[in-house]
Amino acid sequence: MRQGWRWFGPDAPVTLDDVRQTGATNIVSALHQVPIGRAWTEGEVRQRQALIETTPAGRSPLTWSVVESIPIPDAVKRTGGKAKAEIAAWIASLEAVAACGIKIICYNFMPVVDWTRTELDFVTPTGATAMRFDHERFAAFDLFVLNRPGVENDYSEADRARAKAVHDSMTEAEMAEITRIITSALPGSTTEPMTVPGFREKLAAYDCVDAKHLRQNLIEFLKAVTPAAEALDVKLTLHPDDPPRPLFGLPRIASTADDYAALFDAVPSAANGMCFCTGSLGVRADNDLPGIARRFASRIHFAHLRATTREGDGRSFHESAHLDGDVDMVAVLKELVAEDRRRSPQHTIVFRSDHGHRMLDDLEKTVTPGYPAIGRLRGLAELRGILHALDARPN
Ligand code: CS2
Ligand code: MN
Repeated sequence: MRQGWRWFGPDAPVTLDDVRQTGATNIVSALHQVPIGRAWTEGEVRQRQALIETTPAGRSPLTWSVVESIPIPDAVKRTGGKAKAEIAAWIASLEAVAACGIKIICYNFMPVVDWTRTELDFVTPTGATAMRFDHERFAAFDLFVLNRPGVENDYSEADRARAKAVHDSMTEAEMAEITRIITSALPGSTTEPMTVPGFREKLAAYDCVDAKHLRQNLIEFLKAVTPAAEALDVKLTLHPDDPPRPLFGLPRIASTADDYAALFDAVPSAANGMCFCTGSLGVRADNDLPGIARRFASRIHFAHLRATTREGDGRSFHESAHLDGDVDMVAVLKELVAEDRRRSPQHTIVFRSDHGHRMLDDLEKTVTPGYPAIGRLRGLAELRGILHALDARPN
């Protein structure tokens, strides 16, 4: 397996030399500066690739091996194959990336909001901070700030009462911070930042899009793009929903094994693959992660390895240290290593240490939210240790 590291570009706090020092050899990156829906040009991709793959004297080489992500425009999520211009632009980006020799592309199909949390610096017992999803505070935002049409139908009377009590106990500044975090489009998101009125407008555009429609739209998208991916020997890898359940009354259709099975049955192309994110899928107690890894092994080309801890209410969760949460990371890695041994060298799985606690010097430094250097480094080192113990030294 190949050790990846998500790099947010030359302006990010983590430099390429920092990445070299983590032991990672493969870069995961994207042209985050290109507006969603505009085709990437080969020249733009080569420019970023040159930054990554031009090795200074005396340094070890890095390879840009995964694009995470090429965003899927809203029109495709809402109307599927009818969004012909948007799909054509997406294929053009795919071709530009493939022309540069990059063969793994990550994307996700979460409508309106991408990965979602309610707090970014929840203080853990060690003093390190973690990202957290507090269901009651989320409900307070949904019911009393966003207050979308029909929101009360999504919560039981008891839930509504608890959310009201939480809302009344919060300061204006606390609610403003949750609103900022939820509407801001966290780093790497493939949806746009929103105002609360803009959020309501976007939600209204999905009034007629239920899970069945959203899944059909994804299938139509995949049927349109997999022929190009196959011809270019590119693997498309769908990142799961985070959290893996509907939010704000919006459907989410990449949350369970059955969701992925439905997509692979509908579009059996070998280019139709999976980004296996243990932290996203692991939020659901009914997701058997080693079982999912085993069942879809041949379609896993990219893995995000991290863990979350589910809290008592069954809905809230927080990011845990990579080996301390609700993910049996050894069992998961055994499945991935077994698959990787069946692969040719150029098709081995790229994995990255996803998220990570904010700790040590990072507590005093500016970090990319959710992507601190030291917490991810600790996770990568622990994952590497498991791979060595499995006699599967990563490269
Ligand atoms: C992360 C995200 O939520 C996660 O597990 O990996 O940053 C994910 O990569 C984003 O959803 C990308 O759009
Ligand atoms: Mn992930």
